[in-house]
Amino acid sequence: MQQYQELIKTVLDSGSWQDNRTGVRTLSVPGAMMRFDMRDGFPAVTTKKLAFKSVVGELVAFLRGSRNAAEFRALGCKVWDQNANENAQWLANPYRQGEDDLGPVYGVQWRGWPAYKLLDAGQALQIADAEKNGFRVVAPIQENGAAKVLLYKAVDQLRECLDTIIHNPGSRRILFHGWNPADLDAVALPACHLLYQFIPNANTREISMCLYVRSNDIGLGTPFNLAEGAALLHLVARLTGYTPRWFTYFIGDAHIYENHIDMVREQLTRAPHAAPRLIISERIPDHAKTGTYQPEWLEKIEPSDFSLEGYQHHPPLTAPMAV
Ligand code: FFO
Repeated sequence: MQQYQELIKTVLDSGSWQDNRTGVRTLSVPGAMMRFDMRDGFPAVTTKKLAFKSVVGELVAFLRGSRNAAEFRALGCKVWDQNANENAQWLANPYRQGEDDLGPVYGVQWRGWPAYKLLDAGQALQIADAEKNGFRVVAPIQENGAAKVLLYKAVDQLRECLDTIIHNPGSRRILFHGWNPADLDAVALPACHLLYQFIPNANTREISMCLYVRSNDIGLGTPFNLAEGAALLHLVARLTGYTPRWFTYFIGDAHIYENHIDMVREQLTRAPHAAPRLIISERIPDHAKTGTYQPEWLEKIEPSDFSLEGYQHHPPLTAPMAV
């Protein structure tokens, strides 16, 4: 994870102080990128201990479309508690559905992005086409005297990505998005890691993934989001019969919170260890071996299906999370 060390150095050396919603200022750099070859191992931070169980708990909660911090906790991930229950703005938000609610965050958008279409009632071919694609008519609407119909579909973006990897791997449109403008006012925190694109290569049978993160907390969030993205790439590869190859990670606002500076400076004094390997449980069918496509494993996967082999790391370090 030399690249993570370099990112810390870049921000410490060239960042500017910036104010933000949390009241804790950050040293920030606009724009950063890291690219990892999965053949070289799993991108787990080694200059402190990665909370791997928490990472895979979060991933599983996302895969199940969860919007509730209690469900994240039940899967071994406590990092959403403060966003759910300690941010004054969110506590006062009329969309918040009680204790532990996060609103329609990541998993809800990944597995059930609420999509609407407003079509002219007379456009029977369009309505039939939409219905063929999974939309259903929910209501007739009168708009400026014109008769329309409102159609709805919860889009399982992730499942559609897997289907496309299987059926049309040359597509350059295999992506899912977490940034739903219609829901920004109704979530505890708008998505940070928000655009995932898969790039399979049917010749080499390798699959790569690009991830765009609009805002990244380098001290706490980056190690988490990196490990989680890499675990997702491995899972998708397993279910579609590809070998994981490149994981490219783009950051918009790359920042270090002021109260994390000591932690990251300490990490710079530590020499990174060799990368571990990610093991995914044998019970998850390997499409490359079975030839059967079983995307329903996206919902059946458990945190215990992921483990790290040969994970050597320096002693744990932690710092407060800005809420
Ligand atoms: N809020 C802030 N300020 N920064 C973030 O990166 C994020 N997140 C989400 C949502 N809110 C955020 C939460 N992700 C930790 C790790 C990931 C988080 C939040 C906190 C954290 O404290 N990690 C500790 C201990 C983890 C544990 O024991 O479970 C650590 O890694 O040492 C971005 O995704």
